[in-house]
Amino acid sequence: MLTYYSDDHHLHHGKCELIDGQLMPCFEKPQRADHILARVKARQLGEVRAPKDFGLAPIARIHSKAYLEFFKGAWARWQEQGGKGDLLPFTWPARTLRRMIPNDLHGQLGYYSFDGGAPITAGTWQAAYSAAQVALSAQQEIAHGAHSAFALCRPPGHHAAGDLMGGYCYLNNAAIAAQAFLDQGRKKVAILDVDYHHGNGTQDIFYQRSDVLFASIHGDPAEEFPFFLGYADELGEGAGEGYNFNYPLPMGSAWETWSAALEQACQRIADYGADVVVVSLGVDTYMEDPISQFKLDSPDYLAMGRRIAALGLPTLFIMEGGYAVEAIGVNAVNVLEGFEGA
Ligand code: SP5
Ligand code: ZN
Repeated sequence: MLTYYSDDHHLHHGKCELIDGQLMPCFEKPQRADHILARVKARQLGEVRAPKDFGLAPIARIHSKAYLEFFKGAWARWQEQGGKGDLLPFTWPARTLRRMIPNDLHGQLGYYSFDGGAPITAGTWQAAYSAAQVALSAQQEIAHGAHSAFALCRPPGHHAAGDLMGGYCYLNNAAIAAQAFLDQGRKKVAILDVDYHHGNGTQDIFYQRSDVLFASIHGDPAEEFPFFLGYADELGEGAGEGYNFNYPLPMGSAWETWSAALEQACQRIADYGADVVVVSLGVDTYMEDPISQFKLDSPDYLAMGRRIAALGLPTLFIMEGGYAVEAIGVNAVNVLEGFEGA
């Protein structure tokens, strides 16, 4: 399987995030992608290629022009103000407040985000832009006939909505790739989100559409981030009704429980008659993950890949979360090797 990867991800390295009341070093750090790349090479998964540049147009199919302009220009504005640390929001238009777009940089940052987990640093735009190009390059590989491809994206994307960053995510790589398939003539795309956290951004982007089916297996949002989306009764709306499926699972779930949900999600995807599958591949379901509460073990990822392969569909893997850095390479590449029948 071909891997697409860009060194530009190193340009994004946030300093800290608020965890359990303490400012901690960001869990979403460059070594994550470095370890995955090392494992791809060690296992000789296939060639590793740098992305092509498809420009902004395919990104703008998912994200609003205003959001992209804000994100692209935010760091320069912060520098003009003499800003020192990372750009982090601290006020959001929650209930009782108006959804204004204020003039102030931090006001706008609050408007375009839903949590304080997505710092903007000097290189964040370039890193996120290149991650989207990585996703689009792997997508093109499949459009040209490959059965599978791996987009080693960093930063991740599945929490980002059309005009909202958060949860370590800025541009929704999986959504951008799914839309590219449709724009190139595919009719039905299924997105299978196996990250530990609900893919609230992806769900929101396609919630009223039937050309993308979204199925997500994740920690029950009643107990886990992102808390405010990802419940089982969210089935889609309007034309999208019946094309959204959430499988929230209890804290502590291990492979037996998790794989039963995967079975159901795969059944939905098969019934849908998808032309292609995009997998939002987070491996923060791992038992040693420092911020997550599932109990999958490394060999389980091989089984995960095998079950996805049994769908018999062209499959684009897009890297999302996973914070147990030492094991992230083994776990992510195990899914790919399981898929390939290794
Ligand atoms: C892409 C992705 O996986 N994003 C995840 C963002 C999660 N941010 C909230 C983390 C909350 C962690 N709480 C951990 C408590 C450990 N004691
Ligand atoms: Zn996650």
